Amino acid sequence: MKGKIKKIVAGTALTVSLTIPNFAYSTDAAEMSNKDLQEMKEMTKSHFNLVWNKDSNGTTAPTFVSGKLSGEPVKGVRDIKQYINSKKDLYQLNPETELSFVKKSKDELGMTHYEFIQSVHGIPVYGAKFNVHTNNQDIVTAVTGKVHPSAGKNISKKQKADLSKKDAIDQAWQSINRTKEDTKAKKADKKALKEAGNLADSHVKNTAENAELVVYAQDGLSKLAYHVELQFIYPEPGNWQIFIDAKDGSVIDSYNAVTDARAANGYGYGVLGNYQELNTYLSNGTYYLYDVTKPMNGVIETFTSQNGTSLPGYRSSDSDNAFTAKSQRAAVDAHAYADRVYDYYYNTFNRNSFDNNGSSIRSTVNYGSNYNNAFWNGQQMVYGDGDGSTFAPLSGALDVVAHELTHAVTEHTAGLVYQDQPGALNESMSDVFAVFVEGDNYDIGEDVYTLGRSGDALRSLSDPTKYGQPDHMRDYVNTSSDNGGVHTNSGIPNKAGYLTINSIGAEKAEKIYYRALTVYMGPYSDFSDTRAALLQAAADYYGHGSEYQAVANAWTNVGVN
Ligand code: L5Q
Ligand code: ZN
Ligand code: CA
Repeated sequence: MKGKIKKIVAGTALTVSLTIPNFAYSTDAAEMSNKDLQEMKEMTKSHFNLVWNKDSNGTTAPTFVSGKLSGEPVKGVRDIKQYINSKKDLYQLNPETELSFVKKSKDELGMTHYEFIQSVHGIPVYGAKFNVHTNNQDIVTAVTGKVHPSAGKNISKKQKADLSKKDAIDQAWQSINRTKEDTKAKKADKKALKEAGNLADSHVKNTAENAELVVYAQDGLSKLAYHVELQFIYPEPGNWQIFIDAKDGSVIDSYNAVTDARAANGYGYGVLGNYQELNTYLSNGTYYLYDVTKPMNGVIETFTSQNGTSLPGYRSSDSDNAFTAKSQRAAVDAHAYADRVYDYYYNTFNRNSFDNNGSSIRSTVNYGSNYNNAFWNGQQMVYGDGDGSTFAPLSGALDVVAHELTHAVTEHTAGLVYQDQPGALNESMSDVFAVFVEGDNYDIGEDVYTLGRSGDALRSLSDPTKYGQPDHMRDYVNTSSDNGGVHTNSGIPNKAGYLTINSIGAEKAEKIYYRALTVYMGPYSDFSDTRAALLQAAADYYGHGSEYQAVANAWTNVGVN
């Protein structure tokens, strides 16, 4: 709700050699007939500049007047007020009741600058500064600032705020869906941030909240309001400027005024020393792994866990946008690969994030201690650092990141329960889409699994038996561990996935799989249901030809009919 301001520029500053003024001012009749203006034009002849502001309620006032504006020297606040009073037609202010003096200063050119603020019954009109400038001979040479002549029209002298300051602050917090407590970094996070050099002392300061009673006069309004400021750095930088109606507590205007905040292009090195371009965000001199470039409702954001226990942890950040420290590698890959997987779903299926509603994709790295795993916890992705021999930090593999984010897609589509056959299918969908995303191999986790040994992986779709998984129903494992062997029996649908891709190619296969997952499968789909769902999806796209037959053959091959 920014002010809708119409600017009318009247007159131009002319060069000294010109003596005939050239006024190209607005043709608004009221402005033309302004007596003070005519006088001033006469007086200043060559150098005259005038800018009008028109409020959306139709009132106009000058926002910039310059030239030789007073005939006589004007010295001190009293003289200035008298001068303004003598040009009431133009300035439309009663200096005695509507201008509060703030300060005056003299500069190196000998000019004096008088600063006032417009007020209504002593209450400041927010942002309505009014400045009078005199030259070294005390002649008024400029009057600047945006006042609102009608600001007091609805506000009587007796009118009081119905809300207290505290009420206004409470309303403001509520309006941004936070509490003051939310914005206090956990003690451990603060310590870690400081140690990592990623948090200036000023950032650790407690949240600031403040409220001042003002007259809100933007957008043609004239309302008694509290100007509330909520400032904090955690969990994201905030400098909220919120105007709360002092009568009914409603929000008149609200915006986050964190300065110097913008999307940036950073880079860094991943787990394997790989170069990664990064979509980052600059706020108050610090760069964050925070990607605002996607057409999402949210963002892609990456955190680092403190002590391996906190979630989400603190925002991964860097002072110069070069995320090149060894300690940053896991976060660099988690961030860059989350972007890649988001892009895959968006570009391939027009799916906007895991919920197809553009929700934020959040990742935390450095989770646990020597933790050889990664997971989706229903809210975000979480990556261990591995123990250094079985696993390197798990975000270092694109297919692992794709696997985890696909769990989120599955949760929001088919909703496969994480047990028994539906659970094995949940796992398999994550592996199959990991293969689609990576595009050049049928292994899972090979980039971060046993760095000391090459040629191996966590799982293989082309040969699940390599890593102890069944590839046929005859070897289905009935167990109560691992939620009914979800990471074991996924080998069976994984092999069917491999056979399908190998037969018809990844482009057709991914369309069929996505349609089955999002249209034909449900929470309790088992292997047979999934075969049927894939066949239906194949028929929808390609009829009952070779693609359909390839899907049928793949599942027959693993013993599912
Ligand atoms: C697994 C996710 C990944 N974890 N396999 C137990 O067996 C267990 C967990 C996993 F990131 F490592 F791939 O797939
Ligand atoms: Zn999984
Ligand atoms: Ca792979």
